[in-house]
Amino acid sequence: MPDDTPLYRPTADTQSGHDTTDRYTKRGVGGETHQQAEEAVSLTTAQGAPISDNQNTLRAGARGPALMEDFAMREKIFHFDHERIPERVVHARGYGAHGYFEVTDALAEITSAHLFQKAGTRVPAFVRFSTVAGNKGSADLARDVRGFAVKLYTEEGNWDIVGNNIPVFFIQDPIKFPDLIHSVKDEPDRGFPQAQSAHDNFWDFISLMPESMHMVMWQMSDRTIPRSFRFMEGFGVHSFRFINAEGKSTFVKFHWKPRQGLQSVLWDEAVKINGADPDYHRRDLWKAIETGDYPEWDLAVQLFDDDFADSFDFDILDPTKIIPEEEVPLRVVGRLVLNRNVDNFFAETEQVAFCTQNIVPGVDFTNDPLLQGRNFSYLDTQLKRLGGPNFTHIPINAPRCPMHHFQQDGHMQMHGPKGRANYEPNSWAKGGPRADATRGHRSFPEPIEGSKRKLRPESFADHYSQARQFYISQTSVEQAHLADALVFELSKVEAIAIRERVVAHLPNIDQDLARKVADGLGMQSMPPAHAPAMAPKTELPPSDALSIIRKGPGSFRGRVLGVVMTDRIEDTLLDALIAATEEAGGKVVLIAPAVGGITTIAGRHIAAYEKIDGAPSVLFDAVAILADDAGAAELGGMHPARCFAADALAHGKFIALSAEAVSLLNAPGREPTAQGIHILSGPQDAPAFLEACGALRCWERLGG
Ligand code: HDE
Repeated sequence: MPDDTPLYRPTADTQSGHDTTDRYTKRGVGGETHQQAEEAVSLTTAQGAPISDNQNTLRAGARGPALMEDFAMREKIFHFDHERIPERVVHARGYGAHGYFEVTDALAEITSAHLFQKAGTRVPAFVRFSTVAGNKGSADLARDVRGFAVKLYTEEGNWDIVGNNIPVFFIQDPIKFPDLIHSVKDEPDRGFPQAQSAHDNFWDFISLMPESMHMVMWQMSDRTIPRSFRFMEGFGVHSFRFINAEGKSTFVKFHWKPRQGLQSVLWDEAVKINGADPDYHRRDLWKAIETGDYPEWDLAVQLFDDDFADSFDFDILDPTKIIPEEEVPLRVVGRLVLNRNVDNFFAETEQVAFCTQNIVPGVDFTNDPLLQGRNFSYLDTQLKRLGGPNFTHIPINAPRCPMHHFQQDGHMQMHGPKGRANYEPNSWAKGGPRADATRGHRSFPEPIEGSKRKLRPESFADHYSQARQFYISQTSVEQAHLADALVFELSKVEAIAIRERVVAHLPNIDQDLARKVADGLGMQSMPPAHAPAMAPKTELPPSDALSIIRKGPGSFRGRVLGVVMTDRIEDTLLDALIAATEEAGGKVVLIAPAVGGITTIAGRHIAAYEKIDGAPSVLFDAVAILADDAGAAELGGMHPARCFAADALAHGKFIALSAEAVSLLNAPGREPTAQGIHILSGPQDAPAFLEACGALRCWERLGG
């Protein structure tokens, strides 16, 4: 029977030639429009069959049922249904980028690693930064340790340095890792809080694990609220070994030092950034790379021998301890440059599989128990997450050097080995690869003896001395932040006994810290100090290397100035600010009451990057407000503009104001004459303002 229902065929407007330029590149912040017009190609199924209609499912009659024989629809939805893979159980939220690692100082006498034989050797690198506790969709500014995982594609295989931005860890034995992670993640009965340690379960566990106290000091410091991935250090944490051509072993610890300098945000900023831009860190890295401002890190090593290991106050196998830079100096041996964003987040950042046991000849493990546990865990987790043993066939995980082995089959096999030999030894003429005693990886033949027991060595028993050393190495501002963070976190803990148990550890670290936290919590009396397993050493000297503020960059390079502008502003003033910022190596983000922009006094139209509501001052390293009297009055009538100014002031930001904009700070509690505020009388004042911005924050205004 003819079907005479009138037909309406919705068609997509995808090929109509609209020029949809990228919001970011459109604004000329840099880079080229990367969505170049592509030659039109036919849409096909994954099997390659051309598709005639991508808007309508095959139907029996115009208003009849959908037909399952529509293989194009079926395949499309089948694939969609299976788009998600299990997220990482820890470090689920991350962001990656490509680059290279270049050796700047050869280490041929220390390691036979091919990479380090001569200065100038370059290998491709992929780095993934992450938070630990939050799920994949959590916000970037959670107070959390950051993962700093580096994959080096060397000529002798992939070498992964799977580190963090903190040089120590919470626990000494891998058997406690599931407990630690369960405790910090959302509580199982209620499913919250997510991506934060400020809850009972975490602090309950911590209060019962004195070995975590050193890490807790780092965790409560500003290290866990970094301004950007670009401004963080990275650490391999464990002691590793380098082995040279003669088989001699040297212990090594790895440090990544950002050439951009260190920087963190304030807690109040972190909370607000999470609302204003939950993708703040990933956007920052993406933008920096997209605009050619490539972040760089030096790789520095601490090298030491058995004599040092034996004489060190602590056990070099204990991952809750550092070796102070003052005791074993850092030797810079290479630099890491990130210069290419991923083409596809899932294919690269999500599917990248770091494994601590990915090492190369010339590098070896130590008996750090945590490292040994990790060597089991990472391979195991990839099987679950990536679905089979062939995850090394995924391009981001594949080595860039030749590889030959007899592994075969399995889910998603991508290699098609040829020939008959799939075992070794064999006697076939083309018998395939053989072990290579000269080039192959050799473990350091460390003599092992002892009885098989479950124990924790005595040399791991000092839990407080380095926690104290960390605390006393901080500036007074940083110490105050650390105490505030503890008070904040413990104020979210409901069980008073847990609060008290945590505070009871603090006198073993520092009496003053203990008192501040107890007072901050409004405790009636100080709980008795926890009895330490080993008396803490109080004589460890402070180390400047442990403070962020003491390692500030002293320059505005790589930082961002947020400039609020209104109609009728002076062209010369705006131009001078932009020029001075660029001269200092920074970037400007223009903000206006409407995103369309403003018209200057000379009649020039200037587009804004942001509407003021979407660009609070917490997103910027320093700010400027340019307005005439009418513009200042307009801003004064806008709540987001008033908050912009008040927050910039409260957060110790360097602020530049046109003379008329001063009125925006004229309110009770706001002091336009305070330190760090520059009233620009003309374009000539811009360079001095940018010079001052190099200090990043006016600590004096914050009482520091
Ligand atoms: Fe991890 N860790 N970890 N970890 N870790 C994972 O591996 C684990 C530890 C670190 O961007 C998992 O692929 C155990 C210390 C980073 O993909 C998992 C123990 C340090 C990343 C795992 C530790 C780290 C991970 C989850 C204690 C700093 C993210 C997904 C014995 C030196 C890598 C995955 C990326 C990821 C296990 C302790 C750093 C489950 C069992 C210490 C940066 O395998």
